[in-house]
Amino acid sequence: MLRRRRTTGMNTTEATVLHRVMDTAQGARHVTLIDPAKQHPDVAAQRAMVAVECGSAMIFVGGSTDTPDDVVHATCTAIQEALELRMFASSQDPDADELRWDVPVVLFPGGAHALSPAADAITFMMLMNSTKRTFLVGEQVRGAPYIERFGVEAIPTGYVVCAPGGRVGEVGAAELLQPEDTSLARDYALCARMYGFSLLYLEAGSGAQHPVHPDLIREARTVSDLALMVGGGLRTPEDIHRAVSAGADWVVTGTITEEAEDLDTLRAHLAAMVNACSAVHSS
Ligand code: 1GP
Repeated sequence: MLRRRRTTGMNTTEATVLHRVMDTAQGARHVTLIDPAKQHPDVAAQRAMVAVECGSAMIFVGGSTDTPDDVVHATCTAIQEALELRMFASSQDPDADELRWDVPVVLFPGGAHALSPAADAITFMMLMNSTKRTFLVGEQVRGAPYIERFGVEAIPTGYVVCAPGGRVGEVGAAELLQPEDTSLARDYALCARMYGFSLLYLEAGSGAQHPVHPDLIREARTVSDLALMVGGGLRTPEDIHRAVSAGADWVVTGTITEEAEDLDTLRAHLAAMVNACSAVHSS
């Protein structure tokens, strides 16, 4: 929770998470997405701690469309408590880096139902290529008063679903961007910036057979003052390398965390994925 940062005397400005999102100068960074519907909150917290150990710079909580609020809240709370414990333990060890555990927990909602006051921020998204009002603005209008009451920081986000699109493409009634729709990718990025969004998320769908085509990333990248996030179907370090080389500032993975047999397997896989981000930065 925000309390984690307050108790350690760190930055308490409301825009903390947004600043981190927009601070792209340090190279591409990795987000681990935890779907609260897929495991017990304690297991979610263990997985999130492994992700942070490996260098994930944010934890997203969300994904499934029908997860009740209490499950989302229990998962956010378990992750926040685990982060606080690790941070406290590090503060007692002169050789440890306490700030390593100062990682935001960010809601990645499927709608106005999947909210929690235990999160630090929310990707406040417009599904820009949806054909349904509910995903363009309807759920957002329903969710806004809760977000205000919770004091959760909103990250203004344009969300564009690309082929193959998966379940989010179907449920969200999206006109999927195809690999050849490169100028459209740029137009969406421009539109996102003109709306004042800070972040553009190009999504291929969770568990997608293949990730967002690099040409779409490259064209969206040509629009400045917009952090670019890419997710869906990123399974290998090579996938990450291609996305980051094309211009992604942030890469998101979820399925690989759910599919890992145990925490050691997860650690090995995630470390390779995170390292693939910095490999591009330093090459
Ligand atoms: C889904 O982009 C995210 O919204 C993550 O996708 O589960 O395929 O990693 P994966």
